[in-house]
Amino acid sequence: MRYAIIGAGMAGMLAAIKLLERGCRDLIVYEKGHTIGGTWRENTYPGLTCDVPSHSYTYSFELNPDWTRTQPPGHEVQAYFEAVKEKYGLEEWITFNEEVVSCVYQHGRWQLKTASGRQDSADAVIAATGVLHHPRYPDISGIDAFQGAIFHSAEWDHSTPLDGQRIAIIGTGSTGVQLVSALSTRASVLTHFQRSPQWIMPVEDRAYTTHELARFKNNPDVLQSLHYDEELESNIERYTAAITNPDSEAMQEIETIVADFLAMAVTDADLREKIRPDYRAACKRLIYSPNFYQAIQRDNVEVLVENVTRIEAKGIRGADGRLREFDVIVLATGYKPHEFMRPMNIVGSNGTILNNVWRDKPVAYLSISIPDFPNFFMLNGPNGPVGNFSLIEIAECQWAYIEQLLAELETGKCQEISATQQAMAEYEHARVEQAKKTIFASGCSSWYLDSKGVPATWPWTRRDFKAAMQKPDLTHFLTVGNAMNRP
Ligand code: NA7
Repeated sequence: MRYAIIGAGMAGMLAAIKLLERGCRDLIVYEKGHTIGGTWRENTYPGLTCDVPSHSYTYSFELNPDWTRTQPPGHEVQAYFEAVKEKYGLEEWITFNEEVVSCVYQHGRWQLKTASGRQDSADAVIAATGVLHHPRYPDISGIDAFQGAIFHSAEWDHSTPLDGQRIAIIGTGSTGVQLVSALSTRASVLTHFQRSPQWIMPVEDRAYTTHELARFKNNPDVLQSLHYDEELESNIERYTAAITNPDSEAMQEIETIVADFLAMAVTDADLREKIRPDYRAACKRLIYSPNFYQAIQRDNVEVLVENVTRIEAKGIRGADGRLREFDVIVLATGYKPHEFMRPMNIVGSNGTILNNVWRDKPVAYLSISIPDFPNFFMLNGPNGPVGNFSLIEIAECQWAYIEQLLAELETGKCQEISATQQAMAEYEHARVEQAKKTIFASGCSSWYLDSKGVPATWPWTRRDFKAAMQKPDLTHFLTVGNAMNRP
């Protein structure tokens, strides 16, 4: 079998490592960028931090004693993936600067084309193209007239000076919050435009001591126990129980923690009320920050709770009619999360066009397989588990499931495999019904919601997800042919 993996981010690297481990030597990874890392390659903004604890945000088979902090800084995450690439000799299998633009299933094989005109074919395709990689630019009038530096947080312009500058940050997602925390001490004036204020979860983010770092290096058991930290595990279970049942005690606990944090950390009553969200905690992805509240209470920081509607040559005209002048405007306005591997042209069996199947919204059976797209599997595909836990773990569970489908092909039990229409329809119906009951649907805007306002997420608990990934129910898959009869 020849495999093509699309994307050399965390999930594509995982797939490559696992295929090599299975003894596969006929594989290629196509990566549109110049190096590995995906979102961690793209994002380099000041203050970038993964909000999942360091030792959880690692492959289970490649623990990392070298994390310097409890929450990993972005550059360390990228360095970790670079080190993994070296260790597993992945460079040999990855073709960089090749963007796959078309993937068509013809005569029992996937025919691939890249932007540079290269053609290839494979028996199976693993799409590991990531979720948050299409920056969303806000539609603000006058945006092109601004004479200072203006860029999206995912396209940071490192030639722009920041120290002593007048900086505007638009957006209050994890990115905006991290940027405000990092730049408040560097800017002369920092204005944070919060269209929707956020609930903030306190978190410890500290450097490990040299003693701790030595223990991680010298004692694999310690490292292992940090990766499978029992307290963290039980917190994640509680968190997923909370988001799937908004009336639960676990949810009330989250609401109490964030409300207490706001009450305690923001001393100015006017500011406190101004930034108190009017929706429930965890409706939007929870934001973890040790120092955001501190940052917004600095004398040089102003918070404006409003939508930005007008940018002019010298700055932003606020809702109060006043023009605030800036040297730098950062658009921390998020991503278009529902694109997945698009705009790639993907055509399955019988000429089925993915763009048509996904016209309303992206769907996939268990986030992994799409009917009529045989031998095409996704890691971190549509409607998968999202929340404040490690997507590496999610991808590893998905891989364990996909591997069992690949085994059906590799052992010749069939030539084609993809979810049945019926399994897809029943799964999606149950998923949507349950998703409407989660906290994500409790009344807020967020990137978790699809175009109809339904959470595009795995709506059950993490434990349920792990159980579902244990073993494919092959009655939910359409298998065609016997590979022994391959022409
Ligand atoms: P998010 O979480 O999608 O946040 C985007 C923010 O930008 C959010 O606060 C939006 O407000 C705001 N936004 C978007 N357009 C505008 C305009 N026109 N004016 C003012 N504010 C605007 O993106 P992030 O990059 O922070 O985080 C994405 C994920 O990356 C994060 O969840 C982690 O998983 C990692 P809104 O809330 O829509 O009112």
